[in-house]
Amino acid sequence: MDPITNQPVNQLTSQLKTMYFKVLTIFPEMFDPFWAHGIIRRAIEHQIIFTSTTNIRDYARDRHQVTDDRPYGGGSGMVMKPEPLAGAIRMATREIPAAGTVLLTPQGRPFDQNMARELAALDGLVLICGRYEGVDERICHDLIDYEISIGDYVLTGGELAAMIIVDAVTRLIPGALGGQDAAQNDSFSNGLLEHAHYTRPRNYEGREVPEVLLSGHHQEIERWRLESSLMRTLLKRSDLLRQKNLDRKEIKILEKWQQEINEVLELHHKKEGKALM
Ligand code: 9D3
Repeated sequence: MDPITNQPVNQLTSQLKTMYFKVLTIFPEMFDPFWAHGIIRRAIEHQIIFTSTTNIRDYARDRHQVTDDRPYGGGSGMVMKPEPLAGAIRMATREIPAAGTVLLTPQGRPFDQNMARELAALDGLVLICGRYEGVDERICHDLIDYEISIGDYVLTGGELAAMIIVDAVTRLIPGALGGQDAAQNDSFSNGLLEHAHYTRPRNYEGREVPEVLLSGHHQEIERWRLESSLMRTLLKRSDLLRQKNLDRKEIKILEKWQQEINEVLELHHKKEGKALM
């Protein structure tokens, strides 16, 4: 029974965790299509996440609702004024006191899957999207819990970065992916890239689906998928492989490949030696 409603708890529909996302931006309309599609839309409909946008302009006190101004010291570009931003952040944290506040900025910590997991453990996020050349420095320290960058390239503002964070965090909330909770066994959760995927047709433009995947031998399929994962990570992202704590199975596979490479090289060197004689 639910202790508050005194109603029986439905195991299938009761939601253990909900997440609040509040986005502060001068372009709230950019988020309308984002909320309206796919997993994000479904998570909103199922009340797994609660989303809202606030126009920072609404917190500008002057008649023209100006949110930017010229930089002290001169130079090109504009700077986001501190007062409207601070007003919007204070209102947002009053509405969601448990929320962490995130400033999206090129100077922030690089976002990765570990940070997504860290943020998914919170009860809410207030995402602050900068525009122009940046925000007045005096905003940062007292009102901001996290400064996050999504990577080393230059965007025109923080809005797309905020969407990326909402997207990556939402799929980690239990129930957001719908039942199977694929978030637990996907790429990066085990430090490897995912194995190759195939669907019908069996022959596509002359290229066959690997036989083992049609065999129904679950153990062999698991083994093939692990080898596929390891090979893809080795070829495409050897940096990930270097960071990873390999288990015994994975080491066995790498040693098998090493052995095969050694045999090929030995043969090659023998042939080379003969050719020189
Ligand atoms: C020339 C100096 N620029 C710093 C690299 C100024 C500047 C450019 C673009 C300041 C802000 C922006 C807008 N970018 C973001 O707000 C942003 C961002 C990004 O550009 N890259 C990666 N992550 C992020 S998070 C927010």
